[in-house]
Amino acid sequence: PRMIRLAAAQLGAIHITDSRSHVVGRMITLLESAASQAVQVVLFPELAFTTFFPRYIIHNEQQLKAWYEHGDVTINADTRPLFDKAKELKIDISVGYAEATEDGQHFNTCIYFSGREGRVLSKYRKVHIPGTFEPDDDPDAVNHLEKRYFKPGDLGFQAFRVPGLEAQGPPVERGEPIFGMMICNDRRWAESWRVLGLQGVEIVLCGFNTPAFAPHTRSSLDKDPEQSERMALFHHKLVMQAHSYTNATYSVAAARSGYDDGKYKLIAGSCIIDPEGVLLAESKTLGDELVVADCDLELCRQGKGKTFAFDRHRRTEHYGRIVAQ
Ligand code: CDT
Repeated sequence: PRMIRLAAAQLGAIHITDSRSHVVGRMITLLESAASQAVQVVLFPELAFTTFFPRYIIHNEQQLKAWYEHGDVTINADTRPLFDKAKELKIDISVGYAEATEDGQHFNTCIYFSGREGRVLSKYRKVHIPGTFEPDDDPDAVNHLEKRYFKPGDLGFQAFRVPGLEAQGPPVERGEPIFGMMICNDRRWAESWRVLGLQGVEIVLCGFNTPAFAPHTRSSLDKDPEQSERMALFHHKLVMQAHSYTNATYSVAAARSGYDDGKYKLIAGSCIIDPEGVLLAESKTLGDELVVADCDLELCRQGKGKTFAFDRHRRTEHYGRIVAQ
């Protein structure tokens, strides 16, 4: 076996008034709990440091600017304590945040930070940006304005090895695990997974913020919110499980969940899935919670070598339409 212990660190409600320092304090509590359970890698959600601000229409430049992380998120005053703690505990973390680049571009980003090495090993910028640019005409609608606030990522889906994070096992079977990252809406697209799958990915990390009610309908009041939430959770697990299976990879999904501002509900459903598509562990609450699973990376071998041996079975001559403009 090549054993590795992974965790999804679910973050419950974060209100519009909650400071980054407050949220980082909660994240550190989860990180300490993970370390006490000998977890090696902890995944935090998409846009983890603040509430899910794309639900608000923000016209004021200065106010908008304050939602993004400027400069190096690992050393900025408010967020640095999380990375310092990861270093102290020698634990790896992946975390999502709103990135403002020096030249004024905005991305929905996540990084993989090695606590043992004290540095960022990989960065990913969300490719599939959902929602709309303009707010809904209906003043009661819950907006999802990601297209207004983020450009599509420009880094692609790059799998990466994590040096020093050797899976535990007999020497002959050791090896640095191959990771890939995606963010929320990306998980619904087979292409995101396949591009990582083609690089031999063994662990896909995906933080998310998924509204429990369809965001651009009035839904919550005059339709059936419970059914809407059930379907949102069903689709979330459907895509995580199906795409893990068809790419023979483990996957970890970490939710920002709960009732933000006491009224905007995000689903939970943080989970860890194996390469056969089986759900190994799942969150039980809407709040801050650690979901832990022991994963044997050897299990990826079956699918990668047989049913999904891409080099032997794929028929790319028929796939042209997938990338045609
Ligand atoms: N954050 C994010 O990408 N959420 C989307 C909701 C899209 S609805 C406009 C998701 O796919 O869960």
